[in-house]
Amino acid sequence: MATEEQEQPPPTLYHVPRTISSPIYQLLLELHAVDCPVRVETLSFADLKTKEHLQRNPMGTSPTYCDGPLKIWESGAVLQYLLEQHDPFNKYHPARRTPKRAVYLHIQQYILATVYPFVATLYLHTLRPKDQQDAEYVKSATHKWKTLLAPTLESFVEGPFFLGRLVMAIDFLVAKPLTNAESMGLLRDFPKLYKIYQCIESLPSYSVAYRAPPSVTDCAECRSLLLLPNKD
Ligand SMILES: N[C@@H](CCC(=O)N[C@@H](CS)C(=O)NCC(=O)O)C(=O)O
Repeated sequence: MATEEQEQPPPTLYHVPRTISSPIYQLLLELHAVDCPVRVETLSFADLKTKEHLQRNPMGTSPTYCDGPLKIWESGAVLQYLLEQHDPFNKYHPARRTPKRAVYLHIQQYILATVYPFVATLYLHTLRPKDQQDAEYVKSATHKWKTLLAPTLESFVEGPFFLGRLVMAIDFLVAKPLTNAESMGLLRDFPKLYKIYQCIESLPSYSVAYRAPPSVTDCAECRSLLLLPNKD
């Protein structure tokens, strides 16, 4: 007879490509934590509404992280918890009780609570057929992005990444809304944000986590910042 231990499924991240679970999956790949110890199960949007998934996450959203009886499904909590578990030497998140940590948490919250929902709502709206779009909403939201959200986000970038020369989890996180902004043609006016996006998008882990074709970015600066093998 199987023991309780044998029956326990491994810790699992439930993920839908190109949603806010993508930066979490990408970070797990960078931390070499995928498959062992964290299993990643890719779902479709329809899968999010099945009885099986709603038992894990009553909101029927992506991401969801389960480990035994633990079931959490707010992206900020999932990201933070996985970093605490799998980034013990603070490669991608500053150590606790440091001023850098406060700045990091502030940017993380700004991305997750303000920037990402705003950009995702606008992006999904613009995917509708033109005659089903609210032109006034698109105009005012685009204006707000260009004059308030993007400049504020960009003002946080010390350069080349948010906290300086070292890439952090918040740089991976921001790549999700920046991917949507780039698709809408709303990113390139913000060179510091565009540089972060290019660097993150150039990593092979991006094409896995976002189910995107391999990067076309061939930027020497990105390669050296991220220590990618030189293509030349
Ligand atoms: N506050 C949640 C929101 C998650 C969320 O809305 N995820 C979107 C994808 S980016 C989703 O699952 N949408 C499907 C739906 O709401 O039906 C979080 O940050 O995790």
